[in-house]
Amino acid sequence: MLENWRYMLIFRSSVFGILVIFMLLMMGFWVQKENVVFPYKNEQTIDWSKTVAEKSKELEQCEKKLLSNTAENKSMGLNTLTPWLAPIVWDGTYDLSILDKQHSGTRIGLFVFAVKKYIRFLQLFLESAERYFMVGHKVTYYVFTDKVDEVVKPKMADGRILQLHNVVADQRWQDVSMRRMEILTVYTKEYMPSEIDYLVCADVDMVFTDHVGVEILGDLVATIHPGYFLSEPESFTYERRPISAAYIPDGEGDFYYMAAFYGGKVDEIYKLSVACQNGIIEDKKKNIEAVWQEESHLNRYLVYNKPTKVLSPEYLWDTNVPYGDLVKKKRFVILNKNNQEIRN
Ligand code: 5GW
Ligand code: MN
Repeated sequence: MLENWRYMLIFRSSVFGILVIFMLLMMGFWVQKENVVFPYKNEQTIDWSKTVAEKSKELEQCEKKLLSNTAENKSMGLNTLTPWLAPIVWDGTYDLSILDKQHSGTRIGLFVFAVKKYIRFLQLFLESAERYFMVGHKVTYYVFTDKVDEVVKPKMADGRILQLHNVVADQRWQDVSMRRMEILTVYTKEYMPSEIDYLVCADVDMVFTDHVGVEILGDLVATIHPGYFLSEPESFTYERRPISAAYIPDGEGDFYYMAAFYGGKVDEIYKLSVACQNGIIEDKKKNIEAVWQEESHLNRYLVYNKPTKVLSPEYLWDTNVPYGDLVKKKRFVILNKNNQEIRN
């Protein structure tokens, strides 16, 4: 009797145990099933039609934009990457706080020429650079002029140095702007390697009007000419005469770069300036001069030595060229000058 009772107890508790396990399993299925079903049920109550319609409209507009880009120009000027995957710097394509941290301690040079009448541009150039160029970083200005005594020093922030250098004033204006290349070959070899990490070269007839910071730094950097950012390569004003060392054949070349703003690591600018200077000398021997002087040689160099970063026309704007509404920020603007007066 006692044995039987024991068996009953064991039997009942096993049945109960099995039942409990079975119920737990069922509950598991039920929970799982509910989880699968529940979100679907809920989603079905959302009306996506409005969102879908809005998205379609947006896509249609994007497509139109893309189509018009290819139909009207083969230009890459509005892209944010070159075909060799170098960034094209436009506002909003970078996070400055990350870049600023990466460049804490980076030493940057700004090379500028101001001879003869162009000395009048220097004060505004330097003052605007103090306000907008590489603010918070170590900057050395390399100013080359024929009138060192006339230079008005700007009020400068800590960590910023002004170097004034004497340079001869060439008679012919074509020689003045080409002389810059020669000076560059000397300084990027002899002095700058121990003083700075990156060098930026600029025209002086310009003014900084908005932030220009470490986002422009790279091994080899050039800026798209504001007059050609929507143009097809066929209409770029490259040197087209094969006799010139600046010659670029039809079908080659990516952008038309402006010589008023370019830069890079010091050794890269050394290589660039030597190549351009050699081209200028070769042409001189043949008694010719490239159509846009050193700008032509710069463009030739950059066709065969692709820049690692390209600056959008935000970094070289000319208020006289069209399509300014496509360039939201104008950071470095060409001053209107009386060419007749200033070049004589
Ligand atoms: C003078 C007459 C004609 C062309 C250039 C000069 C000139 C140029 C000059 O007398 N003094 C001088 O310092 N320059 C330097 O070369 C300036 O840094 C100037 O910004 C640069 C290029 O010359 P730009 O600005 O006249 O060339 P564009 O193509 O910007 O008009
Ligand atoms: Mn200029």
